[in-house]
Amino acid sequence: MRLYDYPASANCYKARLLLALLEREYERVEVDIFAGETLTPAYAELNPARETPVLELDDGQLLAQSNAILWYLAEETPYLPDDPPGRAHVAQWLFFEQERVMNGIGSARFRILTGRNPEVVPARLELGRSALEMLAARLADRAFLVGDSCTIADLANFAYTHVAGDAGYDLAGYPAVERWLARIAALPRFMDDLVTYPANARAGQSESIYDA
Ligand SMILES: N[C@@H](CCC(=O)N[C@@H](CS)C(=O)NCC(=O)O)C(=O)O
Repeated sequence: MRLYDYPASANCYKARLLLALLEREYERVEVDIFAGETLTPAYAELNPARETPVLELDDGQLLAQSNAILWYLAEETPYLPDDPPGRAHVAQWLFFEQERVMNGIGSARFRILTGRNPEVVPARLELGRSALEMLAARLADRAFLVGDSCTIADLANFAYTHVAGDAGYDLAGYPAVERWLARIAALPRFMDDLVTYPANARAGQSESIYDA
């Protein structure tokens, strides 16, 4: 397996985290998205959306979308339930993550840290706040988002939520979310190798799909 990966992307970190938890071996191919490396014809063959992560399976099949990659890797492991309602609930929280956590917290954080599109930040922060409130409500009386143990629903939502402080959110105001983050960070083989955005991610200094 080969993971086309950007070290500062929490979408990519989701895949790296699950691979580590499952002790799966893979080849990591770092893609410098702000140096134009997703803009090449060769990268479009891997993913026409020109995004990371992409997982290339041993038989050459390509999988894009971080949460689809999580789903594939989690099949037949404790990170994905095998009962239909459980699987549907996991899907529910994966869509929630893309809709509110990534587009809210992740997007606001990216723009605050790189100085891009400051005009969209307030609306993204508001969306992220709604995500934190919904996560807090769900986690008020349960340890994990679905069922009794950690699933990919938790890992996907963890990725941008655990760095929400970078966007100015005070997680102390969401104690159930803080406890859940700590629970995930205490899993055996947990690791956090998410790096901060490099200098070339800043507005005006890069060549990427965000600069088109
Ligand atoms: N919905 C996609 C979003 C992926 C995404 O936005 N990837 C960003 C990094 S976080 C990217 O690769 N951007 C490419 C570029 O800017 O050239 C997923 O979950 O995988």
